[in-house]
Amino acid sequence: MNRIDRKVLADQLAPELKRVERRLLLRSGLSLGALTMLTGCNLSDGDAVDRALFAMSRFNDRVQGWLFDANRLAPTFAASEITDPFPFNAYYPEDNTPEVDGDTWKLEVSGLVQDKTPWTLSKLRAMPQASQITRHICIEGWSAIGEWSGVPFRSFLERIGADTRAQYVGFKCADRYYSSIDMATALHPQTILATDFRGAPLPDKYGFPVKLRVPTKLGFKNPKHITAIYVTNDYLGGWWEDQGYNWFSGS
Ligand SMILES: Nc1nc2c(c(=O)[nH]1)N[C@H]1C(S)=C(S)[C@@H](COP(=O)(O)O)O[C@H]1N2
Ligand SMILES: [Mo]
Repeated sequence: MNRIDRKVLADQLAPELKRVERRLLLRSGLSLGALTMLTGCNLSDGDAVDRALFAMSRFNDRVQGWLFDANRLAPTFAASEITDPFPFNAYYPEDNTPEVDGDTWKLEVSGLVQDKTPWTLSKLRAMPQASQITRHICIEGWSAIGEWSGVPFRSFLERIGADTRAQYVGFKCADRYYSSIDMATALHPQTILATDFRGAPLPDKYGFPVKLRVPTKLGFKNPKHITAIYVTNDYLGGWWEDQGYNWFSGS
């Protein structure tokens, strides 16, 4: 296609592209740019034709399926595919990682739950455990495969007598981070309260003593160094969510 043809086509496609982009944003909060990044396609030059063709040919069949189905399982991987070293990310540099004392650490539980007794690390470790090798996708443009183990979050919520009809579960962290997720995601079989990374206690930088591992969400919806969990019907937002990142942010 020469440049003129592309320009004509771009003009013709513009309304459709706007419609697709708008639907994408409404449903996932991802811009088409973010989506192309997540799917490994580089359309960042902003070429309207490429973007429109991508949107129409790929959006409907492939991407939409895994991006928006809340019950769908995130892909799992073999141990040989684990990214080593696994990247660190936070809103601060790695030297500022909070150092939490695992012996005195307590996990507070509040809101719409029957049993508000704080949890210790050993009590969490005594619960039935699950493991997963999944891909973590950060909206900043990288992804990596890691292995996390811990308590399936659904069993934790059942154990504390959480009202699973409530809309949200919120998290406070040992740094100033906070986040919240929808109840359907909290109950998803792959959402775990992870205490281990690659078969050993979570290293400090990856969220010691506990992080929420949510492979169906973008990385920023995986709070590390959790200190408090609450079940609520009030919208809670989150660190990045309150700075304009979409709250749902499925991956
Ligand atoms: N407490 C806390 N949790 C956090 C963050 C943070 O800054 N503080 N950053 C989030 C973001 S944006 C990402 S990509 C992942 C990075 O996790 P990792 O260091 O294990 O790769 O943690 C998420 N959870
Ligand atoms: Mo991230």
